[in-house]
Amino acid sequence: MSRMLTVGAAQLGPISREETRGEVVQRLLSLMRKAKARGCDLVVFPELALTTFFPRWYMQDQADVDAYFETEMPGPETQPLFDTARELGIGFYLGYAERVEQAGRVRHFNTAILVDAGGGIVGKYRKIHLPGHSENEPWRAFQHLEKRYFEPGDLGFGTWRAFGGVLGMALCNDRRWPETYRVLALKGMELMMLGYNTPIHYPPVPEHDHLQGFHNHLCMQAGAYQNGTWVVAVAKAGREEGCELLGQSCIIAPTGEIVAMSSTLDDELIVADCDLDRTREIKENIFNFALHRQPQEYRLIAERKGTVAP
Ligand code: CDT
Repeated sequence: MSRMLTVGAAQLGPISREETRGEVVQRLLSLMRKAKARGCDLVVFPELALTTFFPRWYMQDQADVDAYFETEMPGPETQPLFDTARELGIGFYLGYAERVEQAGRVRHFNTAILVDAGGGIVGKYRKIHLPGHSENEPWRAFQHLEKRYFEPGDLGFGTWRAFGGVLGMALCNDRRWPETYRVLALKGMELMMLGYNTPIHYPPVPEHDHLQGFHNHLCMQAGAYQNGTWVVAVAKAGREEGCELLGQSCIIAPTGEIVAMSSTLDDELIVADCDLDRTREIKENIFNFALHRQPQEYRLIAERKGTVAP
C-alpha cells in the first residue's frame, strides 16, 4: 500500500524590516508556483512568514507591535495566497502573527493555518511553547520577546484529516519538546508541518551557538522516529536585520532519516514524496502505542511542570 503526498518545504531567506506584506506575498507565490510545477500537493512556509522576526526588538508602543500582526486571514494582502492555491489546486501551511478580539479582549498569538487545495482553511494552531523572555534585556545582542508579544496558544495540539492523511501543526520551539510529537501522534498524526525562526546566537548559552544545526535535526529526527511520523520543517533563514537565522529546512521520514534538506539561506524549495503508509512501519511495530505504552507510569509528565529531585 502507498498513500503518496508530495510536499514542498518553502524556505524563506531574510525579510527586512522595510519589506511590505505585498512584497513578501509575491515571494511566497513564486515558491507556491514552483511547488506546483514540481508536483506538490502541499507547500509549507515558515513561522511568522509575512514579516521580519520582530520579537528581536523591544517595542514600548503597542501600535508598533500590532503593525506586525494580521487582524484577518485572509486579509487584502494575503488573499492572493488563497486565490492562487485554489487556481493551482495546491494546499499550504502558513505561519503568521494573529491579533484577535475574543470575548471582548484583544489577544495575540503566534499562529499557523492549514489551507486546502480549494483555498479553504482546514485548521489553525496557536503556538504553545513560547521561548525567550518578557522584559527588555539590553545585555543581549538582540531580544527574543515572544513571551512579551504573544500568549500561549489556546487551541491545544491539533490534527486534521486532510490531503489523504492525518496532519498536525506545530511552530518552531515546539519541535524541541517531545510532548509536542507524542500528543500529536496520539491524535493520529502522520505528517507534522512546522515553521521556524532560529537565531544561530543563543545569548544565555553562546557556547551552544555552533550546535544550532545539530540540535535542530536531533530533536526532529528523534520526534519523527519515536512517533512514526513525517516531519516537514521550514526555516526563515539567513542574515535578517543583522541577526543570523538557521537554514537547514528538511523533510524527515518516519524512520528518522532526512530525505531532503535545503542547501542555501535564501528562498528555496525542497520537495519529497511522502508515503503516509510508511508511518505504519514504525506505528505498528517498534512504537506500537496501543501494545507497548505504559501510560499509568507517565502521569507525572502531565501533572508536574518543573523537576522535583528526591
Ligand atoms: N521562534 C522560536 O521559537 N525560536 C526559538 C529560538 C530559541 S529560544 C530563544 C527556537 O526554539 O528555535
